[in-house]
Amino acid sequence: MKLINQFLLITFSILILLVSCSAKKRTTLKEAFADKFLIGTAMNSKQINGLDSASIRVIKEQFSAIVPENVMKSEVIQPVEGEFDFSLADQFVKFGEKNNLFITGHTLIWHSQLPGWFCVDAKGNNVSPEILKQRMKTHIYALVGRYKGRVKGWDVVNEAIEDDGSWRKSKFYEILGEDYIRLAFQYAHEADPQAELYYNDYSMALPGKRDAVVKMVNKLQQQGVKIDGIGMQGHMTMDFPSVEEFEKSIIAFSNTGVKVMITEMDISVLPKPGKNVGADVSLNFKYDKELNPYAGSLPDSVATALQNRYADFFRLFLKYKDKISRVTVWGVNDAQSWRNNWPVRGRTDYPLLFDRNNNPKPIVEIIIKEAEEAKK
Ligand code: 9MR
Repeated sequence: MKLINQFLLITFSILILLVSCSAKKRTTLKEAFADKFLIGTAMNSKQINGLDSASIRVIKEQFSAIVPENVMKSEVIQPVEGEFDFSLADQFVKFGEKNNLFITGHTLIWHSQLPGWFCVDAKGNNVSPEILKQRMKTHIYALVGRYKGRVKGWDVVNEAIEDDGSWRKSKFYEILGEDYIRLAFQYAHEADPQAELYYNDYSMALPGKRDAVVKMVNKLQQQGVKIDGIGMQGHMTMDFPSVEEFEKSIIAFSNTGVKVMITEMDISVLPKPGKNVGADVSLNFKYDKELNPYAGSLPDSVATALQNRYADFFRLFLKYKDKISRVTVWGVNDAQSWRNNWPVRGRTDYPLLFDRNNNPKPIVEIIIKEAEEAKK
């Protein structure tokens, strides 16, 4: 009798435990979007080297894809010609594999965070087209080749087009003309024929940029270049871009036949100094208290407006889930976002899905619901 009682007690306790565990377990972002698109985040160095355990937990729980915020950029990988540093990049890729995450590499050819030596000779003069081609090839082969079959997609060229649709007059453009783009894709494809290759840019909802990107992608395709996706970075403010213009770009990009992805999403609630939009990293305005109105906390009205804006965009992404392969936010929590320092240093912004304590904001629950309700 005693034995039966004990048995019943144990069974009952296990049942209670199971019920309470299942009641507590909330659906995560990656579960909700599993049959829609990948949901990713950028990882910074402290996450990659394991120092920031709180936000690492969020990454493992919530996201299905990762991209390195900085550690695969050329100034980190090859600070001096021929001297490569893959230490953090190796850790990043290992983390992705261990946690079964889709790994994107960022970025192969970009005018910014480019080491000083890359496009010039010892005297500081532009190198010849032949030398620059060789340097691009060496860099791309080394980086893409090292992670062949492990990094599944690469941002091959970043930000080659200005907001008005003209070519950005970077050193690459100055020396090689627009052909540097074709060459970058060609070298990346040679280094890992299976990897997906993307063009990635900001302010992609602007009509001038939209048209120029479509034209460029069409031309690359005519030239037989393998290009698999267009990344719309998605650095937004409360009034730019409009959902309508963003939608036009999703459609236009998808009509070229490649995948569309939102690659660096964040929404700033702070006032804009000047008329700038997008993410031109060279912009820098002087700090002024008036430009930092929410240093203590975010008023409820602004938090609600931000939440609505995030919800509007996620509704749009879900509408085009057949064309969109990934939505990545540019960082885990608000404290870590680059937006606290751009285009004015030292502000307090609230652009991401998790707050400064790594707690999900109410928007997380809302977009999970939207995803669950969206037709499969
Ligand atoms: O978030 C990145 C920040 O930590 C760096 O200081 C900055 C330097 O250029 O680059 C940021 O990431 C950029 C990304 O690589 C490309 N698109 C724009 C992003 C925001 O500037």
